[in-house]
Amino acid sequence: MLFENQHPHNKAIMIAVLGKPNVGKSSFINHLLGFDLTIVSSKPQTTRNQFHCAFTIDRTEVVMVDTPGVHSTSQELNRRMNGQAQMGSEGVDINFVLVDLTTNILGEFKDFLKNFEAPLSRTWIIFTKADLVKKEELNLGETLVKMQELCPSIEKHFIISSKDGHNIHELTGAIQDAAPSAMHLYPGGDASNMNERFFATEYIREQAFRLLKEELPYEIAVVIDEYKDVRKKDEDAAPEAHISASILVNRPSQRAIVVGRGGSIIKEIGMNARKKIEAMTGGKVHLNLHVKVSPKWMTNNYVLDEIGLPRTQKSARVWRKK
Ligand SMILES: Nc1nc2c(ncn2[C@@H]2O[C@H](COP(=O)(O)OP(=O)(O)OP(=O)(O)O)[C@@H](O)[C@H]2O)c(=O)[nH]1
Ligand SMILES: [Mg+2]
Repeated sequence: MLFENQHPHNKAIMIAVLGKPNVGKSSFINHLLGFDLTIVSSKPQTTRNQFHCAFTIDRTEVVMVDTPGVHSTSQELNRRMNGQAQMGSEGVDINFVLVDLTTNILGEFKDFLKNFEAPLSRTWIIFTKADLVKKEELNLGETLVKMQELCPSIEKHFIISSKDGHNIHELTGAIQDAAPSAMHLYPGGDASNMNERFFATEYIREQAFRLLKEELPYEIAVVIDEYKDVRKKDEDAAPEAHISASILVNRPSQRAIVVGRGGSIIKEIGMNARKKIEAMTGGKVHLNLHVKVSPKWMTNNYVLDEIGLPRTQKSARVWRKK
């Protein structure tokens, strides 16, 4: 049994990490984890799925749920991403709403609330990117009062930086204090409820976000065609992973851009992603990438299901109307 033989003093807490796109949700989680599990880029809407990122501090297990940034949209892909954020906050102990200090704080918070349709129970506000603002210019008093009026379930706030670690210890201490006595969900030490196949697609997509410009990263999806662990003769050696994956693009003209001159771009995507997948698996990885044109994949139920974005109630309504 998964839950047998756990220490009687174990504590556990599940926290949804929510906010607008690009506020630093995934960076914050990676900072707490101490390694780059979830993907980060300077472009908004990098994260598309909700998933667990787990770590322990002493006897406390903290499960952070990374979520896509909540934004206003009329597109099916983005609607499903917003749906993932709402799903990510279901059943958690606390919601962390991250707000970027370098933006119009109140305006952005209102916009988040408008587009996040689920009720927000226990909420802590986490102001991010403190390294980018001057402390003497920070005057959050009035803003916090207004935020509290808009969202009465706010309990606490913290001002942090995932770049220089500002206030992270205070925050992790508060998380430990808030955690109830409970059994650990991942007593074997797993870091996520998602498997290596999922993270392989994420690490390929991360490179697409880094290397491709304008709308292209948003019109790309990655699907695994084959993922085989090949055992080596030396029993102690980590198995080699043989991975074939397709990068789906929306239009034929995009295929040439992703491949690049003489295959230069796809080669770079593959090389960088392979290194990250090898760091995850601890063994050698053979990564074979193809670029396929899949017109309008962003509205195709089969593709959206395959990349882990199930229909939301809203999409079902749109679908019936057709
Ligand atoms: N200077 C500074 N930059 C940060 C900090 N946290 C995140 N960033 C940067 O902000 C950008 C967005 O970070 P992400 O972690 O991808 O943001 P996100 O909220 O997960 O974004 P989505 O997944 O698109 O919703 C990246 O360029 C990060 O390097 C911080 O504390 N300080
Ligand atoms: Mg993210």
